[in-house]
Parts: sequence; C-alpha cells; structure tokens
Amino acid sequence: MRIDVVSIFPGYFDALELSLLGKARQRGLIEVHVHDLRDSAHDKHRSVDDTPAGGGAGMVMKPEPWGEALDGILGEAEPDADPLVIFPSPAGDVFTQTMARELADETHLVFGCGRYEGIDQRVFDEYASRGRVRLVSIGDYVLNGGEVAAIAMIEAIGRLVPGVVGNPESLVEESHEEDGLLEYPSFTKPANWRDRSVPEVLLSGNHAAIDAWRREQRIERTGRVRPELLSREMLGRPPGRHAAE
Ligand code: 6GU
Repeated sequence: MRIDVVSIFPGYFDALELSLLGKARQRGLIEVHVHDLRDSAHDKHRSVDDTPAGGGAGMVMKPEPWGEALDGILGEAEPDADPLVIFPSPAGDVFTQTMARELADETHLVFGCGRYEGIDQRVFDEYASRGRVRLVSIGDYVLNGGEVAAIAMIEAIGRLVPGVVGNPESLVEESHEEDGLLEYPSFTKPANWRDRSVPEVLLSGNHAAIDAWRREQRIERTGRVRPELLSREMLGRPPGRHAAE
C-alpha cells in the first residue's frame, strides 16, 4: 500500500516511523510519503490561506497550492492504482473499524490535511470530478486540523494490511472486530499483586471455561460502556462479522 500525506506540518507524521508501522515501512509493506503543502505555495510568504469569501471568522485554505500538490501526487500514481483521496474533516463520514477494513484493501491513499476553517470547497469538487474523494471524521469533537485524525486513520488502516501485524490471530478478538463486542480484560503474572488476584478461571487450564468467561466479560463490558453496540441478534449469532460496530 502507498500512502501520500499533504500537510503544512509534515513533522506530525514523524510518529509513523515508530513502532509497528515504522517496521512495516522498513519492510516495504507500507510506503508513506509526506509532502509539505507550502512547497506548492509560490508567493513570497508561501501563503496557503486567505480570508473567507462572504466574510466570517478565520481563514480558508486557498485552492491553488492544493491543486498543485494533489496534481503532482495523482499524476505520479501507478496507472492502475485509482488512488482514493481522503480529506479528514469533522463534516465527513465517521471512521469505523468497518471503514478501516475497506480502506486496508486500497492500493493508494492520499490524505489531504486541512487547517484553519477548512479548504476551499472547489478542491473537493475538482478531485471528486476526476476520481474518488471522501471526507472522513474520526469522531464528534473538534481538532485544530486533519493531521492527528490522519495519523489515527493511518494506524488503524496500516495494521490491517497483511503482514503488518505478526500474528494475525491478534487482530481477531479485539474490540470492534469479529462480533462488534469490546475486548475482555487481560491479566498476566504475578497471580497476586497488591492484594488483587488474577481471576481463578484464567489459572484453571480449562479452555472452554476461559472462553465462556471471556465472552461473558465482553458482553458485560459492552453493555455497561457501549450499550448501543449490543443487539439481541449479535448475541445469539455464532462468531462472524456483523454490520454493527
Ligand atoms: Cl478528521 N478533523 C478535524 N479538524 N477535527 C475532527 C476530525 C477531523 N474528526 C473529528 N474532529
């Protein structure tokens, strides 16, 4: 998978050199290219924003630097790649594990990270008329720009790319995967710590009992923390993917 990122703060994406994703990049499973939008701004001050048409507070990102940056990336894309351009935006579709799975099947993602009050609407319209564009939000709260949202999405997507996570089994039982329930609580040694013990069943060696206990814990936790994720249908059904997240 190839990922291009356009931002006025390329330094944010240094985080993608760390940990699992950093290793995946070294191994050539994921290729990440970060572009400074200001390299596509050619006035004396390399300005990327201007006052909003019609007035109002704040600044809007100008279309020309975006046009040059995206034309460059899309013009160099592999002929059969059909890149998907994602603009992180609180006005977009909400990012979910289902969306992460869909995006992990893409060969080329381009993240356009806006700042200020947003990007001139004509940029979205231009690239939507020439290819695939999505506005995607990571939740109902406001960030100062798309960078942190893009990092969250890239991590969620990147770890689903085959080979990135060493043991694919560890992707299966996680929160939001498989049956949409939250994860069960985990314990390790020592069996007693500050008068708190590991639940006895986990030390029993009875794997059927352990599986039953973990499922019970997942249902209890989901009902307590995220009741909207529980459905009668989901609980009755054997493991498998469900529409609910
Ligand atoms: Cl994708 N961008 C910004 N600026 N704020 C957000 C967001 C994205 N998702 C939630 N809040």
